[in-house]
Amino acid sequence: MAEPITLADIKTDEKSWWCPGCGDFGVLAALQKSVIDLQIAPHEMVMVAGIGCSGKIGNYINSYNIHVVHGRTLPTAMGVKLANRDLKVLAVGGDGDGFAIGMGHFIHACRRNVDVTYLTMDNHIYGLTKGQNSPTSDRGAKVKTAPEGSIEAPVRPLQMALAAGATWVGQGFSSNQAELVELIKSALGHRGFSFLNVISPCVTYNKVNTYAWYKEVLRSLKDDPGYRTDDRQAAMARAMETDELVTGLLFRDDSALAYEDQVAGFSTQPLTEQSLDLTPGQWEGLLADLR
Ligand SMILES: Cc1ncc(C[n+]2csc(CCOP(=O)(O)OP(=O)(O)O)c2C)c(N)n1
Ligand code: SF4
Ligand SMILES: [Mg+2]
Repeated sequence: MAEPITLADIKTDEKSWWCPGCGDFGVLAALQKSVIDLQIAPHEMVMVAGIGCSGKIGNYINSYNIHVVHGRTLPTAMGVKLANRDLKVLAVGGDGDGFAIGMGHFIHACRRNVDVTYLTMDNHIYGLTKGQNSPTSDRGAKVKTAPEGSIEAPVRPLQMALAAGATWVGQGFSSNQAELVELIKSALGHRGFSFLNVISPCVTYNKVNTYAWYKEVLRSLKDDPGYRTDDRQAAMARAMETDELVTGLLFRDDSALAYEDQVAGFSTQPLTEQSLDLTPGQWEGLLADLR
């Protein structure tokens, strides 16, 4: 029997780059615990990380890791999954990466339902580039690029995911480890696209959305035992009523087929296991089609 996966197997020697107190440490700890609990070996998982402080997380987990161009985690992650559906594929990035430059990919990933988990580390700011407002910055937030306060209405990621058809939607808080681990494990176990937005405070550039502030305003769905996770409209209503200041699993639909389950030729073996060799006749046929 194989040795159990432990922390020693999944952590790396890479020195942490994050500021002391950054919420991203909590996300890393919860992700490590989840991977150990689920016994996912390093060679079974691919992390696709975006550019941002958040994207550094890929360097601290021992798995396959691709650090991609800003905003392009999802197309890359979906490509990896379609090439080898035996891999656990996790896309990770910041609110800027996912909901500004990457927004188009986000919407389409939600409706396509490829079996990929998308974990965003949402600090309502661009951390890496030193404190510009992001799509999730609150109206009125005073930041470098909006010294008088942001005048834009924020993007609401949970509502966007629900409206676009995502089959698993939840939100965690980096300092609520027990709930976050449960959410990550549930998202990784969902067959289809799972979207987990994790509130992960930036202690250096965001002086409004602090740990103390979130602890005051966030409410967990755990405190509402009557809440049902199988009703998309109720999930949307809850996200809207609470201005998304809610944590827990809002919605899941396990009946929808994943994208890769519907592609002819994918059902028998992962593409990486299939022979892609063409016979001379097939090759000539393809060329003839193009002439
Ligand atoms: C194509 C492209 N545009 C812009 C940038 C500059 N850039 C790097 S990270 C970033 C935003 C980071 O914010 P976020 O995604 O929220 O991550 P955080 O650092 O807050 O974790 C930007 C605009 C870039 N690297 N590439
Ligand atoms: S700048 Fe903010 S998001 Fe980046 S590492 Fe520091 S605290 Fe974290
Ligand atoms: Mg950010």
